[in-house]
Amino acid sequence: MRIDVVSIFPDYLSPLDLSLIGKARQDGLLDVHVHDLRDFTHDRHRTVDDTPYGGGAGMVMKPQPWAEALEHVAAQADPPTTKRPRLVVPGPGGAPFTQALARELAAEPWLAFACGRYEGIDERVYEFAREDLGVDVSVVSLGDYVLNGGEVAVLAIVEAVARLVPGVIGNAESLVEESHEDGLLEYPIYTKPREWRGRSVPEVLLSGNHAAIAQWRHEQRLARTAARRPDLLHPSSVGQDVDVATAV
Ligand code: 6GU
Repeated sequence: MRIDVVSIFPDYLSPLDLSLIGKARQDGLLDVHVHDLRDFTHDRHRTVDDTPYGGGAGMVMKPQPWAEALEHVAAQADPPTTKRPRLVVPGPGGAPFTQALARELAAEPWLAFACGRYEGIDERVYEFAREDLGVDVSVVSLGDYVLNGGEVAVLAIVEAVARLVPGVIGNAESLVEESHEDGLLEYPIYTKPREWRGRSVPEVLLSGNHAAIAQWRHEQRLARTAARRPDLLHPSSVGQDVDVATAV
Protein backbone atom coordinates (compact mmCIF):
# COMPACT_ATOMS: atom_id res chain seq x y z
CA MET A 1 0.00 0.00 0.00
CA ARG A 2 1.20 3.48 -0.87
CA ILE A 3 0.47 6.29 1.63
CA ASP A 4 1.03 10.01 0.93
CA VAL A 5 0.58 12.63 3.65
CA VAL A 6 0.52 16.38 3.03
CA SER A 7 1.06 18.62 6.06
CA ILE A 8 2.61 21.93 7.09
CA PHE A 9 4.31 19.95 9.89
CA PRO A 10 5.95 16.99 8.14
CA ASP A 11 8.01 16.29 11.31
CA TYR A 12 4.76 15.53 13.11
CA LEU A 13 4.57 12.37 11.01
CA SER A 14 8.01 11.06 12.03
CA PRO A 15 6.49 8.36 14.28
CA LEU A 16 5.62 6.60 11.01
CA ASP A 17 9.30 5.55 11.00
CA LEU A 18 8.83 3.61 14.25
CA SER A 19 7.54 0.30 15.52
CA LEU A 20 5.17 -1.82 13.45
CA ILE A 21 4.73 0.77 10.72
CA GLY A 22 8.48 1.42 10.45
CA LYS A 23 9.00 -2.35 10.16
CA ALA A 24 6.26 -2.68 7.53
CA ARG A 25 7.96 0.08 5.53
CA GLN A 26 11.32 -1.69 5.79
CA ASP A 27 9.63 -4.89 4.67
CA GLY A 28 8.21 -3.11 1.61
CA LEU A 29 4.58 -3.57 2.71
CA LEU A 30 4.00 0.17 3.11
CA ASP A 31 5.42 2.91 0.91
CA VAL A 32 5.00 6.15 2.91
CA HIS A 33 5.69 9.63 1.51
CA VAL A 34 5.30 12.81 3.58
CA HIS A 35 5.06 16.15 1.75
CA ASP A 36 5.41 19.69 3.09
CA LEU A 37 2.46 21.79 1.93
CA ARG A 38 4.67 24.91 2.02
CA ASP A 39 6.77 23.45 -0.81
CA PHE A 40 3.76 24.18 -3.03
CA THR A 41 3.57 27.89 -2.21
CA HIS A 42 5.16 30.55 -4.43
CA ASP A 43 5.51 33.59 -2.15
CA ARG A 44 8.47 34.54 0.04
CA HIS A 45 6.56 33.81 3.22
CA ARG A 46 5.34 30.40 2.02
CA THR A 47 1.79 31.42 2.96
CA VAL A 48 -0.79 28.65 3.31
CA ASP A 49 -3.67 30.53 4.98
CA ASP A 50 -5.83 33.61 4.60
CA THR A 51 -8.87 35.21 6.23
CA PRO A 52 -12.33 33.67 5.75
CA TYR A 53 -14.81 35.16 3.29
CA GLY A 54 -17.97 36.11 5.15
CA GLY A 55 -15.99 36.84 8.28
CA GLY A 56 -15.53 34.73 11.37
CA ALA A 57 -12.73 33.63 13.62
CA GLY A 58 -9.44 32.12 12.53
CA MET A 59 -7.83 31.45 9.19
CA VAL A 60 -8.65 29.22 6.23
CA MET A 61 -6.13 27.18 4.23
CA LYS A 62 -5.75 28.65 0.74
CA PRO A 63 -6.79 26.46 -2.19
CA GLN A 64 -3.74 27.01 -4.43
CA PRO A 65 -1.03 25.20 -2.38
CA TRP A 66 -3.44 22.34 -1.73
CA ALA A 67 -4.31 21.97 -5.40
CA GLU A 68 -0.66 21.82 -6.41
CA ALA A 69 0.25 19.45 -3.59
CA LEU A 70 -2.59 17.08 -4.47
CA GLU A 71 -1.73 17.28 -8.18
CA HIS A 72 1.85 16.42 -7.29
CA VAL A 73 0.72 13.43 -5.21
CA ALA A 74 -1.70 12.20 -7.88
CA ALA A 75 1.11 12.43 -10.47
CA GLN A 76 3.13 9.86 -8.48
CA ALA A 77 0.96 7.03 -9.84
CA ASP A 78 3.13 4.09 -10.61
CA PRO A 79 1.42 1.76 -13.13
CA PRO A 80 1.28 -1.42 -10.98
CA THR A 81 -0.65 0.54 -8.33
CA THR A 82 -4.07 1.81 -9.35
CA LYS A 83 -4.11 5.20 -10.95
CA ARG A 84 -5.62 7.42 -8.24
CA PRO A 85 -5.23 7.67 -4.50
CA ARG A 86 -8.24 7.73 -2.20
CA LEU A 87 -8.08 11.03 -0.33
CA VAL A 88 -8.78 11.04 3.40
CA VAL A 89 -9.16 14.41 5.11
CA PRO A 90 -9.18 14.23 8.92
CA GLY A 91 -11.40 16.76 10.61
CA PRO A 92 -13.83 17.06 13.50
CA GLY A 93 -16.66 17.56 10.99
CA GLY A 94 -16.08 14.22 9.30
CA ALA A 95 -17.82 10.86 9.37
CA PRO A 96 -16.78 8.72 12.36
CA PHE A 97 -13.61 6.70 11.86
CA THR A 98 -14.54 3.14 12.78
CA GLN A 99 -12.98 -0.30 12.54
CA ALA A 100 -15.25 -0.91 9.53
CA LEU A 101 -13.78 2.15 7.78
CA ALA A 102 -10.26 1.05 8.77
CA ARG A 103 -10.96 -2.29 7.04
CA GLU A 104 -12.29 -0.50 3.97
CA LEU A 105 -9.20 1.74 3.78
CA ALA A 106 -6.89 -1.24 4.34
CA ALA A 107 -8.19 -2.71 1.07
CA GLU A 108 -7.13 0.37 -0.93
CA PRO A 109 -3.84 0.25 -2.85
CA TRP A 110 -3.15 3.95 -2.33
CA LEU A 111 -4.24 6.44 0.36
CA ALA A 112 -3.49 10.15 0.50
CA PHE A 113 -4.07 12.25 3.62
CA ALA A 114 -4.56 16.03 3.65
CA CYS A 115 -3.80 17.47 7.08
CA GLY A 116 -5.73 20.67 7.62
CA ARG A 117 -4.83 23.23 10.28
CA TYR A 118 -6.51 26.45 11.41
CA GLU A 119 -10.25 26.40 10.70
CA GLY A 120 -9.81 24.04 7.77
CA ILE A 121 -9.28 23.97 4.01
CA ASP A 122 -11.13 26.07 1.40
CA GLU A 123 -14.14 23.97 0.38
CA ARG A 124 -13.28 24.20 -3.32
CA VAL A 125 -10.24 21.98 -2.77
CA TYR A 126 -12.57 19.03 -2.10
CA GLU A 127 -14.49 19.75 -5.33
CA PHE A 128 -11.22 20.11 -7.23
CA ALA A 129 -9.96 16.78 -5.91
CA ARG A 130 -13.17 14.99 -6.87
CA GLU A 131 -13.91 16.69 -10.17
CA ASP A 132 -10.50 17.54 -11.62
CA LEU A 133 -8.33 14.82 -10.09
CA GLY A 134 -11.07 12.19 -10.02
CA VAL A 135 -10.24 11.08 -6.49
CA ASP A 136 -12.68 9.81 -3.92
CA VAL A 137 -12.64 12.18 -0.90
CA SER A 138 -13.62 11.08 2.63
CA VAL A 139 -13.67 13.51 5.55
CA VAL A 140 -13.14 11.47 8.68
CA SER A 141 -13.31 12.30 12.41
CA LEU A 142 -11.74 10.42 15.30
CA GLY A 143 -14.41 11.48 17.76
CA ASP A 144 -16.38 14.35 19.16
CA TYR A 145 -13.58 16.63 20.25
CA VAL A 146 -11.31 19.09 18.46
CA LEU A 147 -7.62 18.63 17.63
CA ASN A 148 -5.44 21.45 16.31
CA GLY A 149 -4.85 19.70 13.02
CA GLY A 150 -5.09 16.46 11.11
CA GLU A 151 -1.57 15.16 11.84
CA VAL A 152 -2.31 13.28 15.07
CA ALA A 153 -5.45 11.87 13.45
CA VAL A 154 -3.40 10.63 10.48
CA LEU A 155 -1.06 8.81 12.87
CA ALA A 156 -4.06 7.10 14.46
CA ILE A 157 -5.78 6.29 11.16
CA VAL A 158 -2.61 4.98 9.51
CA GLU A 159 -1.90 2.78 12.54
CA ALA A 160 -5.43 1.36 12.56
CA VAL A 161 -5.31 0.74 8.80
CA ALA A 162 -1.73 -0.53 8.46
CA ARG A 163 -2.19 -3.31 11.02
CA LEU A 164 -4.98 -4.69 8.82
CA VAL A 165 -2.76 -4.83 5.73
CA PRO A 166 -1.82 -8.48 5.16
CA GLY A 167 1.68 -9.23 6.45
CA VAL A 168 1.99 -6.18 8.72
CA ILE A 169 0.99 -8.14 11.84
CA GLY A 170 2.70 -11.49 12.20
CA ASN A 171 -0.11 -13.25 14.04
CA ALA A 172 -3.25 -12.55 11.98
CA GLU A 173 -5.33 -14.40 14.61
CA SER A 174 -4.70 -11.61 17.08
CA LEU A 175 -6.69 -9.36 14.77
CA VAL A 176 -9.89 -11.33 15.15
CA GLU A 177 -10.34 -11.36 18.93
CA GLU A 178 -10.31 -7.62 19.40
CA SER A 179 -12.54 -4.86 20.60
CA HIS A 180 -14.68 -3.50 17.73
CA GLU A 181 -14.17 -6.51 15.47
CA ASP A 182 -17.48 -8.07 16.54
CA GLY A 183 -19.31 -5.26 18.32
CA LEU A 184 -18.27 -6.04 21.91
CA LEU A 185 -15.35 -4.73 23.94
CA GLU A 186 -12.58 -7.15 24.92
CA TYR A 187 -12.63 -9.22 28.13
CA PRO A 188 -10.16 -8.45 30.97
CA ILE A 189 -6.77 -10.15 30.67
CA TYR A 190 -4.19 -11.34 33.22
CA THR A 191 -0.70 -12.76 33.24
CA LYS A 192 1.71 -14.10 35.87
CA PRO A 193 2.06 -13.88 38.81
CA ARG A 194 -1.11 -15.53 40.02
CA GLU A 195 -1.08 -13.36 43.16
CA TRP A 196 0.14 -9.79 42.86
CA ARG A 197 0.00 -7.14 45.59
CA GLY A 198 -2.81 -9.02 47.29
CA ARG A 199 -4.83 -9.39 44.10
CA SER A 200 -5.64 -12.74 42.50
CA VAL A 201 -6.33 -13.77 38.96
CA PRO A 202 -10.01 -14.84 38.60
CA GLU A 203 -10.24 -18.49 39.63
CA VAL A 204 -12.01 -19.62 36.44
CA LEU A 205 -8.95 -18.70 34.33
CA LEU A 206 -6.87 -21.19 36.34
CA SER A 207 -9.47 -23.95 36.09
CA GLY A 208 -8.44 -25.42 32.75
CA ASN A 209 -12.17 -25.59 31.93
CA HIS A 210 -12.20 -24.07 28.47
CA ALA A 211 -15.98 -23.90 28.18
CA ALA A 212 -16.23 -22.13 31.56
CA ILE A 213 -13.47 -19.72 30.54
CA ALA A 214 -15.22 -18.91 27.23
CA GLN A 215 -18.49 -18.35 29.08
CA TRP A 216 -16.86 -16.09 31.69
CA ARG A 217 -15.10 -14.07 29.02
CA HIS A 218 -18.31 -13.58 27.07
CA GLU A 219 -20.11 -12.37 30.20
CA GLN A 220 -17.24 -10.00 30.96
CA ARG A 221 -17.42 -8.60 27.44
CA LEU A 222 -21.15 -7.96 27.75
CA ALA A 223 -20.84 -6.37 31.20
CA ARG A 224 -17.93 -4.19 30.14
CA THR A 225 -19.66 -3.09 26.95
CA ALA A 226 -22.86 -2.27 28.87
CA ALA A 227 -20.88 -0.22 31.40
CA ARG A 228 -18.52 1.62 29.06
CA ARG A 229 -20.19 1.63 25.67
CA PRO A 230 -23.95 1.07 25.94
CA ASP A 231 -24.26 2.61 22.46
CA LEU A 232 -22.62 -0.52 21.02
CA LEU A 233 -25.35 -2.71 22.51
CA HIS A 234 -28.21 -0.44 21.43
CA PRO A 235 -26.95 1.14 18.23
CA SER A 236 -30.46 1.86 16.96
CA SER A 237 -30.99 4.38 19.76
CA VAL A 238 -27.87 6.39 18.95
CA GLY A 239 -27.36 9.04 16.33
CA GLN A 240 -30.84 8.69 14.90
CA ASP A 241 -34.19 10.17 15.59
CA VAL A 242 -35.42 8.22 18.56
CA ASP A 243 -39.07 8.29 19.48
CA VAL A 244 -38.72 9.58 23.02
CA ALA A 245 -42.11 8.14 24.02
CA THR A 246 -41.09 4.56 23.18
CA ALA A 247 -37.33 4.71 23.91
CA VAL A 248 -36.32 2.81 27.05
CL1 6GU B 1 -9.74 13.63 12.40
N1 6GU B 1 -9.13 16.13 13.03
C1 6GU B 1 -9.18 17.19 13.83
N2 6GU B 1 -8.54 18.30 13.47
N3 6GU B 1 -9.85 17.21 14.97
C2 6GU B 1 -10.48 16.09 15.30
C3 6GU B 1 -10.45 14.95 14.52
C4 6GU B 1 -9.77 15.00 13.37
N4 6GU B 1 -11.18 14.00 15.11
C5 6GU B 1 -11.64 14.54 16.21
N5 6GU B 1 -11.23 15.80 16.33
